Amino acid sequence: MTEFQNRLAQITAVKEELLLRPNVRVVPGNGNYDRYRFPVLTSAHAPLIWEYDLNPETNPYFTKRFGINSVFNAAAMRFEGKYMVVARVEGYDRKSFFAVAESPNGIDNFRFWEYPVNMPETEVPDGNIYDMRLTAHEDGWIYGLFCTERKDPGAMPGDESAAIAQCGIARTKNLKNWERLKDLVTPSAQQRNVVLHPEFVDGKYAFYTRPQDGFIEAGTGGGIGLGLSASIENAVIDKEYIIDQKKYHTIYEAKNGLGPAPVKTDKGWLHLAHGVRKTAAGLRYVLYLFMTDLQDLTKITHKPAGYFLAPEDEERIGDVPNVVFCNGWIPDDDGNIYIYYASSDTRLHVATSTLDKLCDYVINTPEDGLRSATSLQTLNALIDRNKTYLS
Ligand code: M1P
Repeated sequence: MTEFQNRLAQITAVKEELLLRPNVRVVPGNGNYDRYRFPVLTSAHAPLIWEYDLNPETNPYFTKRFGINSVFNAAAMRFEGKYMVVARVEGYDRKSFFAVAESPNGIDNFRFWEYPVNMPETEVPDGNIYDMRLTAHEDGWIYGLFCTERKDPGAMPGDESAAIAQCGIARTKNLKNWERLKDLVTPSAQQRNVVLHPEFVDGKYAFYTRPQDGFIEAGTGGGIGLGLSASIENAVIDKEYIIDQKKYHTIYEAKNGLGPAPVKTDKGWLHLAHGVRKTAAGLRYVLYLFMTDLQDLTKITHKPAGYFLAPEDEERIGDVPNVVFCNGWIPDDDGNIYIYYASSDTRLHVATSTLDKLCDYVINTPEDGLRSATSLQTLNALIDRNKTYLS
């Protein structure tokens, strides 16, 4: 056996074992959701035909010719009976692209499609594209909104990191063929984490936005905004209304951004978002939930204090440590919901829950009083009530 044949056989066997590995629910969980022992997608899930040159003549040592660094921040939807994610895949070259992976049950056996998404460009080429949010809109299209990042043309000479982030828009009927529309125009210099609401609002397309002053810093901008556009082909938002502001000494004091498109429940629109705070060790990203009014999308009706899900154990380690980020979830018809969250910009996980549990959490968890004394009041009141249950 040649080195090529030997390595091909070994690597194929290891990968097949990984792709077929059953996932295991971690018990007892926290009551709100269940985590799983293994990530659902990692760089090791990349198909052989993406990374290796399979020609023994040109690749005698069977080495990688196009390395995949990480698989994370994925959009998600149920499509043709399968659980689909559109993951952000980042190569060794630092460029991201989108790739669809499907699973029969939503918790394991995810497999990438043969080809990544061939995302068309606008007349201004994208430098990097990432973090898609899928919305099955009532107009009949499936939209993918994502961040398109380009080098800042106004950068000072020698500054090779200044960039401008904006919202790219594409649509599809089958997740295979994508039509690229014009980038979203907003009053803000930079945008990330833009999400399309699934229903028309006053006959218009409604976008959740995240205006920011700089590429990293939300600055005086920031918060989760809402804006309307009459057109999706030439989407223009004249005014953004901030519905969820960043706030001093909270888990979202530095910035926040909406995750997937909200889910409609009989109690309100259920939202999942990420909040970012500063620490001595850098930024910390956690996930939180809130609910808005069914009629008035700008009105938050419920917002628990603190985080819903924060990085734990291995999740804290990766290319950008101490980060969980979510831009995809799948509510099933039976009330179950699959939450696809990424850890530390490196790998993708699933957490499962039910819409009933999430609504219970969001409605019955106390709000943030914004001071130590108010948190203590909340805790003492709970202890007082609980004492009546102790015999
Ligand atoms: O590195 C953490 C995250 O940082 C950005 O998110 P935000 O714009 O909210 O700060 C994005 O680059 C995201 O992809 C990344 O996971």
